[in-house]
Amino acid sequence: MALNPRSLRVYLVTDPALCPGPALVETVTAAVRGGVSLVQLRDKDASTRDRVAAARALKTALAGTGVPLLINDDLEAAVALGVDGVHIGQDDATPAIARKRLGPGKIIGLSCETPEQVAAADPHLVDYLGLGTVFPTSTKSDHKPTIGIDGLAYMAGLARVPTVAIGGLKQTHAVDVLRAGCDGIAVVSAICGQPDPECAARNLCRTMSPKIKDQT
Ligand code: TZP
Ligand code: MG
Repeated sequence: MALNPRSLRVYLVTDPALCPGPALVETVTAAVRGGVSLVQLRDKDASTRDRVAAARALKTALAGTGVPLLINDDLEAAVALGVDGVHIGQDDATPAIARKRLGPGKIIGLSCETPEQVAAADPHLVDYLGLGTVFPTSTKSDHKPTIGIDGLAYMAGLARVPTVAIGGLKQTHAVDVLRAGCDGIAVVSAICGQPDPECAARNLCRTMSPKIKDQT
């Protein structure tokens, strides 16, 4: 498997409205200093050309850090740039197509909004599942009905691959996410657009430390 589950611990998903232009690389660089363990470039409305440029800049910024870079949805951009993998939704390219295109060494994450989707996720094709939306969030205006912490725990219990929780999550939810059985927490606005993204990331990482997990 290409993915070390520890990479899911504090997972930063970028947002073009919250970190526009140069703020993208600045925010990601600061967040990595603060300890984030995985980065996903998510910019659904960008042209392929702009997305590739942003991914290239992030790839350069992350070089040598050991922090993998994934691209949301855009399989061809991921292949062209040789990033670490993709994150796909239920309506995107299927995991089978993504795996065929990327090969065995790359990371494939899949969003799951229901227990049925979790049960259907093929552990031979997918490296991790993103479970949510946990709480309402204005970052993703078209999100599906929220699952709450109880729904998250139920879905994490069904998963056959590591999981990360997403949607409306802040530092205060970290322990609940770990107790629900997830390997990590994925956030956008808890880091992007914060006055001090490094500090926000560091605080989140402290709360998600393995010591805390041992106490759960
Ligand atoms: N998928 C489900 S909710 C969401 C995505 C990409 C956005 C999460 O953003 P935030 O700011 O961490 O609530
Ligand atoms: Mg998608």
